[in-house]
This record gives sequence, C-alpha cells and structure tokens, in this order.
Amino acid sequence: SSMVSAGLPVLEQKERYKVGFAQSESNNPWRIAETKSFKEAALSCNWDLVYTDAAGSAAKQVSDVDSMIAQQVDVIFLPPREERPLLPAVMRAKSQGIPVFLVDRSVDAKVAQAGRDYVSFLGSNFIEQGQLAAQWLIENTGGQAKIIELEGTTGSSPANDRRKGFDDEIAKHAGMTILASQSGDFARDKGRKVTETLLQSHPDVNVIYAHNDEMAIGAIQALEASGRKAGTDVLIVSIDGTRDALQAIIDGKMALTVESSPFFGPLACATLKRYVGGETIEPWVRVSDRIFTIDNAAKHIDEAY
Ligand code: GYE
Repeated sequence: SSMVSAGLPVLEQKERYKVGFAQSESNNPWRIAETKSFKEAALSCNWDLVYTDAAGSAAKQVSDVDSMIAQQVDVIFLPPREERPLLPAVMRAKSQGIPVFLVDRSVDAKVAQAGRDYVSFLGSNFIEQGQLAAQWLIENTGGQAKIIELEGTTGSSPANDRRKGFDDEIAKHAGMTILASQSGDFARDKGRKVTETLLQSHPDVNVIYAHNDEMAIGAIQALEASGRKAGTDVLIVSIDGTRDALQAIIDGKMALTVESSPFFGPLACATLKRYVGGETIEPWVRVSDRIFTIDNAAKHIDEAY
C-alpha cells in the first residue's frame, strides 16, 4: 500500500496494480473508445481494473471515486466531468495516499495543482484546438462569418478552453461575428435541439462551430430538417475526429474536425510505469492533435471510432 507524505503519494513497485478508471458517461463514441482503450491497457499492463460509469452525473462520479478509495485501489485515472465538483474527491484520494491522474479533462487550476494535489493531467491542449478551428475558418471564409457556437458540458475544462481559444481568435477579426453560443452538453441530441432553436432566432447563420463532433452531427440533422444544406449553406467545424465526423467530411457536410484523441490507455500505462519507477511526472502530459479535412479524412477513417 502507499505512503502519505507532504508531497504526492508514493506507489511501490509490484506485479499487478489495482487501477480505478472513473468514466464520466458513455453516451457517445468518444467515451466508449476511451473506455475500450483503458480496458485494453488493463490487459497489456497487468492491471486489475476497477471501472465505473457516472452516467453523466458529477455527483455520481464523486461517489464512484469515493468507493474506489474505500476499495483501496492503488491509483485512480479520472476524467472529471466538470472542473469544480470533483475537487473534494481528488483531495480525499490524495489524503488517503492514492495518486490521481486526471485524464482527458482537468480541474480548476486555481484550486488544485498538478504535482501537489494530483500527479498530472494527461490530455490535449483545448485552447489550441479552439484556435485551430478559428484560424481555419478565418482563412477559408475570407474573414467573414456569422457563427453559432455549440458549447460542451457547462463547467468542463474542454468547454471552457475550446470556447476561449476560439472566441479570442475570432474577436481579432471584425468580419467574424458569434451570433449565439449555447451548451449542447457534448451530446448529439442536445446539439440538434439547441441548433433547431438557434436557427429560428439567427436565420442568417453561415458557420457552426461545435465543441465536439457529436453536437456537430446533431447540428447537421437540424440544418437538414430546416431545409438547409450542411456544408454549403452553413459550414461546420468541430473537434474530436469520430468516424461519423470523418464520414460527414467525406460527404461534404462538414469542413473540419480538430483531433482530440480518446486513446488514453497506452499513455496511462506508460505514465504509471514512469511514476512507480520514481520519475517526476510533468504536470501536463500533452497529447498532440492533428486536423482532419477533405484532404485526409478518407485516409484516416479506418482508424476512427
Ligand atoms: O471532446 C468529447 C467528450 O473531454 C476531451 O469529452 C474530452 C471531450 C471530448 O465528451 O467528445
């Protein structure tokens, strides 16, 4: 078992680790691909995996982490659904000598710190993802656009940062206007419903920026239901790189998706090995992302999920 010190908990070397993975929800292909990646890592990395699914509730995710603490797992990998509600659970794990690695989403950096309260954040640069989407639009619309923004889960780090990266870049261009920005909770159906409503108050829209592909697909459905041509009347840009999004690009309905990889299992395994080997883990283990457009979508669709 682990030792509590002033700093991060120490994890001893052993044959097998009991590893908690507290998934936030499973209502989209991204989450399902991530869970699969962790389950595969458990096999190749000799983990006894304790897996939970919070079904879209931060409160349930808190109790899932608490039950992992009670079961004395060796380590917890956690994608905090929102930036704040998971903080107390992260602190409790640390005080019980259980190291926590945040994966794919982070917590409020003003309150909790990598290297002190949790080991590290493993994930993408969400601000940069938003910037990349904005820069592509600026170049490909001649700097003229009327944009609807579909935000991810309110209070989640990717929603906060994908909005900031995008909005700050767009604000530098007088011809680019964000007509409306509203949360679709990273979900296809909510993305569709929010788009339906926003199309009525902003019929002059010609660009939709969605914080993930599921909401972008929902937006395509709403556009088509309103008699508009997705990809022609309204350009759609988004983030993730799911199979459906790459197919929509190939079909001409979507213009761009910035990659945000869900395949965290191998990175989690490698980072945990470094940690038990006594290495100091950098506060942010960065995942680098590509861009998918009509130029390369067909080439990558077979590796998509
Ligand atoms: O983009 C989205 C998922 O936290 C990076 O969460 C992740 C995001 C991903 O629901 O599709």
